[in-house]
Amino acid sequence: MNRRVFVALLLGSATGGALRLAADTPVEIRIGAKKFEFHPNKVTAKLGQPVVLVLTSEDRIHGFKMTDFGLRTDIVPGQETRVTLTPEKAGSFTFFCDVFCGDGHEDMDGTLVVEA
Ligand SMILES: [Cu+2]
Repeated sequence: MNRRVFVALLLGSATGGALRLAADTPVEIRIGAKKFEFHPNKVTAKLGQPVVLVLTSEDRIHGFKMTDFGLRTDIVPGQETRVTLTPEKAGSFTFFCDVFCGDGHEDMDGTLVVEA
């Protein structure tokens, strides 16, 4: 192998690795919860791009449930709850609070938009 080809191969694998790393590095999306809303209540992710949802609560225990991705967790005040997912389908998916938190609890929901 001549030297020029060798260097080109090295460069090729280095940039390929960096691109792969960027695609696999989870994107952090922070979502706050309080009576009776998530904020933001609409977040966006890319198809196949790993996402870490960082969930916090400002007042009391809330729930976070996203049926389409089989996810649910409590959101406890004073701590960050991290949920990882990799969207394998595009579309709009609803998440909602599943811990009764008072009048208005039924309206506590939001949307994850997965762009193709
Ligand atoms: Cu609730």
